[in-house]
Amino acid sequence: QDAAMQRFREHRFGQFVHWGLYAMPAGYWQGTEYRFAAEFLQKTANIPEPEWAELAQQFSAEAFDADAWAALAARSGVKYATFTTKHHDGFCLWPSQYTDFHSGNTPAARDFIGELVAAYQRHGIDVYLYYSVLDWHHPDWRYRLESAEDQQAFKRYLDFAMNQLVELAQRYPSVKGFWFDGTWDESVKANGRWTWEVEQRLKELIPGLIVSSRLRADDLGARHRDSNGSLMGDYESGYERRLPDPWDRSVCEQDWEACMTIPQASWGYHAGPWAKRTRKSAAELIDMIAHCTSLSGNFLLNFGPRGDGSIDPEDAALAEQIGNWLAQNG
Ligand code: FUL
Repeated sequence: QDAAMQRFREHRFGQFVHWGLYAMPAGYWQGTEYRFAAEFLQKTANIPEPEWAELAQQFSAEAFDADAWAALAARSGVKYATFTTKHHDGFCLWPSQYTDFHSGNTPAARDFIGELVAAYQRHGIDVYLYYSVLDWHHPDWRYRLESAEDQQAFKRYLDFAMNQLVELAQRYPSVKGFWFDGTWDESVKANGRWTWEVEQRLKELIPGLIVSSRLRADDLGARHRDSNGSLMGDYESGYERRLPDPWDRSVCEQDWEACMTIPQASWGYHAGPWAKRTRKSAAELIDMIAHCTSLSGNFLLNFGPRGDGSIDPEDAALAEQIGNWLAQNG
């Protein structure tokens, strides 16, 4: 584990990728722009789940090229990348045997995670997988457990999620870590032991694997401890606009990572003028990399590729600018 953490510590700069069905409507529904995270559109535009799920039938991703993403990532100077395998809408970017709601059942009919893992590793970039425990698609998922029926349903859901996580670890055993999301609901907290079991199970399957402490998140960016007081996960993970205070050196005593989006608060691709207006510049982002590095942390910069699988030219230009700067000064 020490060697794995040492490797993580030396990365310093990584690429986060949020990609899924939400990249197609890109923040718009029936002509209205929703100025909020594009990956939340199903909720912000009040779209009935079955209608949302139909988007899978349009997912052809004809411009998707894993090698082009990986080559750009390498030029931007990242040493690791974290891909959304399943976000809150429950859509899976790999052909999972535990649900039909996956990329194998789309016009694209591809295993995007498999292609990305292979391409990024060919370019010398370590791969991590993001998994949302929150799931708006699965019938057994619950925010709260208000009845015995809810408890049984949620137990079935947790078995499903465990199966999917084991499936990911078995299909992609070369990944270096897992990053968890959507673990803040009461239903997950009431089943706290499950998160502990997930961590143990994944680490048995992939020796040297590391796991973000967000597996046990109940408050974003806070420290999470199990009932014995020991820290869950191998590293802390921070949030957009919550870079550590430069005067608080105590953060240097732990391994941590801060993640950030290019437009304000949208992780999935948002095509609207709002997203353009709130974009951070290359200079601001380089400043953040330097800030995190000076406090011994990693900086995970998010890219939201477009619905057809291509990368927005403005994002691509930004990646090149950062890469050029790092090549000269990094
Ligand atoms: C949050 C999610 O709700 C966002 O959509 C995004 O994935 C961010 C990195 O984590 O918890």
